[in-house]
Amino acid sequence: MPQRYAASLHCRVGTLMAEKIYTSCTLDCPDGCGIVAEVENGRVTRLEGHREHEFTRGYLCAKTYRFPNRLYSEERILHPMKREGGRLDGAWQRISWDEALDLAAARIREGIDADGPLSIMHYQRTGSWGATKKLNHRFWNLMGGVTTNSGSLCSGAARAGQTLDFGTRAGHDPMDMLNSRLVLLWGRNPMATNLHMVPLLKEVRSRGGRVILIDPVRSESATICDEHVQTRVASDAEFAMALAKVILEEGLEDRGFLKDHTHGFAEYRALLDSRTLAELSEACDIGEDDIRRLAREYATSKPASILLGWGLNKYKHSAEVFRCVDALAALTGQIGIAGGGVSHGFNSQRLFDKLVEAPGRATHHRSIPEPTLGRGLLEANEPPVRMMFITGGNPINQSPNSMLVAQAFRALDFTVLVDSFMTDTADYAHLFLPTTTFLEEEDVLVSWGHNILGGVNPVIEPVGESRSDLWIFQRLAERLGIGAEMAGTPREWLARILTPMTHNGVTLEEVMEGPVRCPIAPMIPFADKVFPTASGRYEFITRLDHRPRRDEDFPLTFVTNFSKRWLLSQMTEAEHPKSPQVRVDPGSAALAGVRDGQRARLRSAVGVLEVEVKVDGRIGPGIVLMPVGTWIKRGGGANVLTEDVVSNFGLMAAYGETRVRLEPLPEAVTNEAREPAEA
Ligand SMILES: Nc1nc2c(c(=O)[nH]1)N[C@H]1C(S)=C(S)[C@@H](COP(=O)(O)OP(=O)(O)OC[C@H]3O[C@@H](n4cnc5c(=O)[nH]c(N)nc54)[C@H](O)[C@@H]3O)O[C@H]1N2
Ligand SMILES: Nc1nc2c(c(=O)[nH]1)N[C@H]1C(S)=C(S)[C@@H](COP(=O)(O)OP(=O)(O)OC[C@H]3O[C@@H](n4cnc5c(=O)[nH]c(N)nc54)[C@H](O)[C@@H]3O)O[C@H]1N2
Ligand SMILES: [Mo]
Repeated sequence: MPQRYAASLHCRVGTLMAEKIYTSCTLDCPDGCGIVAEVENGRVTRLEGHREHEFTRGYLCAKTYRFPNRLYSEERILHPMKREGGRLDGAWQRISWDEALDLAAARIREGIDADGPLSIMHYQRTGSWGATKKLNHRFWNLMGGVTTNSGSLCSGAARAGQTLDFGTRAGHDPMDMLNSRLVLLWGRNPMATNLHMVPLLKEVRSRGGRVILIDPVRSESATICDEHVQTRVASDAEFAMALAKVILEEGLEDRGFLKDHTHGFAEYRALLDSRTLAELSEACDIGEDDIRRLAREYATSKPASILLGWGLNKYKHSAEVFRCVDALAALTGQIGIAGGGVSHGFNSQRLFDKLVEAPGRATHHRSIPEPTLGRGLLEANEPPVRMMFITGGNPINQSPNSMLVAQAFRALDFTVLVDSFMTDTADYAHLFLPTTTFLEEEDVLVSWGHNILGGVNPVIEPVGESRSDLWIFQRLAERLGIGAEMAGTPREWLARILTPMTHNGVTLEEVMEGPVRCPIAPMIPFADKVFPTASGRYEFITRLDHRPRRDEDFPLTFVTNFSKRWLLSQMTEAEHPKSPQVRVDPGSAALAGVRDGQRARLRSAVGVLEVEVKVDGRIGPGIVLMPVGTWIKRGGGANVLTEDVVSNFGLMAAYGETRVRLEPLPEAVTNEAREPAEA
């Protein structure tokens, strides 16, 4: 009988009321942890892992253990605010919820009347993976449809590539990896970004299997792998093609699988034939002997799985990179079998009942792709975008070419931001509506990294005057004449959103009581060898268009990764590094004339940052590595430098196409300003 905390565990400690309440972390991370929150007198005192959670197994990451600091941070905004004089240079003024909601509703009404609904943009990203956040879209659809964000800052190219191959992107359940004899950990750094994957990888090894990391950086995950293959940055398509060539040359392919379940093999083979092994080896900077050895190991260690990350998803040809990697599994028949497959993320929210978003009520449609938000806003016409309403995102910080986005935001008449902190985007908002965190909300988490549904129980009352997105949109709806259609408790809405799951054997009550497995998510996708592609078969890539960008003035590739110390841009100012730091390999540092610890200007075609340089032998040649998420207003912000390049498929921000150069500055970084280097 699993341990349940639903009725919550009450115990008297002296006069204190202590409670343990089950909930789940809804933040944008593959782990989607099951949590037991300890509450005393209405205050969260401690977060622990829920022991019965099959994937997160009773412990949390450092960021979530520390989350109560964020919950109760002095920097958290706890009441609505507007700008004095309605101008971006006006000081923030505290106002009541009534005034804030009246103001937002009036601006929405005026905007629609004057320029039509498309003059308003609702920008929503995945700050929270709570299911109720889908209702934010319902509000705008009921209003007749507004301009929205399309494309992707996160998984677009990967999804597009895997959809072309398999018909959909569907990962193996993480637990299935324990059946693998070999795991290729490819462009993914679970030691920093996916902590609960680490014990599974270790277990694969303790059962006699091997784990190989493929990454141009010797990341912290190298420490849990048997081998690190240090490919040249953005050369994974060529590396995968080299492996495929050897597999075919040595007759290690699965002819039965190719014949019965694939489409386009002859054209794929022609693509491989168009390049020599020597050329491919040169392109990915891995010697032919190593390529042969690794190809044999992958083709003969059955079952072998490939765990792909977001590192190889940041280039113009990333969808094709994914396709070249997928092809290895198809070539060797490692699809639809236990311990095999090519796993990235889970399109889990596709399982929701989409009708709750009321898509049919939108009669106006227009979207601006996330990767080109700045350009898109500046160019939008008939009507231009005049008002912006943001939920669950920090677009000034996270969009490529941040300063162009900032320029576009400055030209807007009115921007509403729903968030908990004064992010970089808040600097461009006229109205700030303070929202609750997952500890103050009732919701359900459907993770993009595993198949366990997470109940999100309100652990405490909202801190200050913060309110959930749903509460905010319901109050706006009342003011705009659609109140009845937005009304309902979170539970009532969850019951509707989760119908496809509750019709298949779980109840909402069970979900709210403890972690339960999603009844309609497969452990092993494509086990029946049915692929939802046009041919009904696995479809091979037949064309690769990869022309690396070169620019003499900007000789280095700008690679942005995630820090284990914070999630995306979600850190308090107090936690913010004093000086933004980048890492570079010794050769590139020497060429640029920069020493370890020195300050430098890091310049791209679109921006410049002052950074502290760490010279680090673990970084591959020709790369400058910088973590995502430091704040522009604190001198950071990787996206001040990134160019707004869009991937060939999937409308993905190709951040990694950005070319940069380092220019040494005379002063060294003082000891007080020096930060500990990322491991
Ligand atoms: N602590 C923490 N955890 C997080 C996040 C966070 O901000 N902080 N963010 C969450 C989110 S939204 C996401 S999407 C995930 C992403 O999780 P990961 O996929 O782990 O993310 P990255 O750090 O972008 O990239 C992983 C690795 O790819 C490598 N890489 C870069 N370019 C290439 C390349 O061309 N080829 C290959 N083979 N490798 C390359 C990088 O060096 C890096 O080590 O993490 C989630 N988890
Ligand atoms: N250079 C570069 N940039 C990148 C990437 C990269 O690899 N390189 N990776 C990208 C990736 S993988 C991702 S996922 C994106 C992330 O980009 P964003 O989705 O913009 O992520 P965050 O910066 O975390 O901003 C989310 C905001 O939502 C708020 N929030 C959290 N929960 C809620 C809620 O319930 N309601 C509301 N209203 N707000 C909430 C948080 O406080 C936070 O300020 O960034 C991308 N940016
Ligand atoms: Mo992401």
